[in-house]
Amino acid sequence: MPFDNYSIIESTLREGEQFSTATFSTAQKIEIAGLLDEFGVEMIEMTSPCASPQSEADIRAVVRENLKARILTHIRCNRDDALRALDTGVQGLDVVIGTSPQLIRHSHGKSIRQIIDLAEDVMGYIRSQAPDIILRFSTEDTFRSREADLLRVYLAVADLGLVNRLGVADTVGVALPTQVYAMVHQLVRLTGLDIEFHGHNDSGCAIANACAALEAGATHIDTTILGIGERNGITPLGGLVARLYTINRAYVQKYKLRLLPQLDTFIAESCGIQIPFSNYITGSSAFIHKAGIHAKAVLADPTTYEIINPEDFGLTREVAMGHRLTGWNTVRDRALKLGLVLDDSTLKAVTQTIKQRADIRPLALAEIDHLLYQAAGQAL
Ligand code: HCA
Ligand code: CU
Repeated sequence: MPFDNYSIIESTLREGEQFSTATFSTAQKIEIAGLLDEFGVEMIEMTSPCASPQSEADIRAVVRENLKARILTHIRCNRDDALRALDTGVQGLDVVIGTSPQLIRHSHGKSIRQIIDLAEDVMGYIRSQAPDIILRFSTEDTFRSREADLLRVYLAVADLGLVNRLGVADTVGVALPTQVYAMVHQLVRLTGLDIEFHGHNDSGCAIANACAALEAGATHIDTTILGIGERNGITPLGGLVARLYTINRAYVQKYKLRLLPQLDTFIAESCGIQIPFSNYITGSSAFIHKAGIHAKAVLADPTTYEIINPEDFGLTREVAMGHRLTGWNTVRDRALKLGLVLDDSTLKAVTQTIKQRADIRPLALAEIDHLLYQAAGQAL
């Protein structure tokens, strides 16, 4: 089964640092890495040591934490970057080079032939220096690259027998799930290597694309907490978890799901942003039921309108009551919680009062409770 055997490469400390408002201190990086490790992600990817002196020191600091998760760093395809990265003590190198006409023209100017020669040289060099390191080679902007170019590059690198993993990157968030499926499937079939998918969310497909990659046999998915990254980011950790959980909860059993709210909150606070109301699992309204028909069914059995159990994430559901769409079953449930036994006609009358008042403005729970106590007093 494609979902039984996958790993998360958590890139909040690399791709996430490329988010507009993200600048993590060393202490924050150590805390984020520690929390991610406790959550259970298999790998943590960090910014290249070549980015800045502090970036290099931070990799060393996180490596010193001796976490269960493997620590990787992300570098351009050249020997100098590789040497600096190896010196930090990381357990894996993620090497990337652009293959799309756009990146060839505006980023490095190399032909496909030159890219292959360089990749062969750099992969060979890394292996000679670090026989046991986990080595990944990825093409940047895979989905705007010519398929023939991609296959030449990937097959040449795979044939070296030096890399553990090939990476597929939807750098500009343009790919459709069917395209991701086809590309990953082809690479699995042709190379037999582990395949990683990295997907941006510019057109809203980052989670669906990650799922399609897994269905096609990908073994590794890149995520960041809340999906932060360049522009509007990549596959969010919580979104991937929600996607897989709803296929089968067993697929995310290996992670400590109750830590997700803390991870999302920590990143939102560090980046000075709010968790979006619509966020998977941790959005403020993710488990609020409102309309009377929904509320009635949820009170009877939450699974009627919930595919995710909030309790698995240490969260609670809420049935909103003080609005004009409310129903008398919700009001009865509240009365029972308050220990008030009211007959149906009294409950319906209170419900009508709530609706009339809510036509003017929403009611707080205390106001509803007051109405119920009043009705109980009158009924006594
Ligand atoms: C970028 C690089 C990258 C790399 C992905 C990878 C991308 O910042 O442009 O190494 O797999 O999206 O292509 O994040
Ligand atoms: Cu990216």
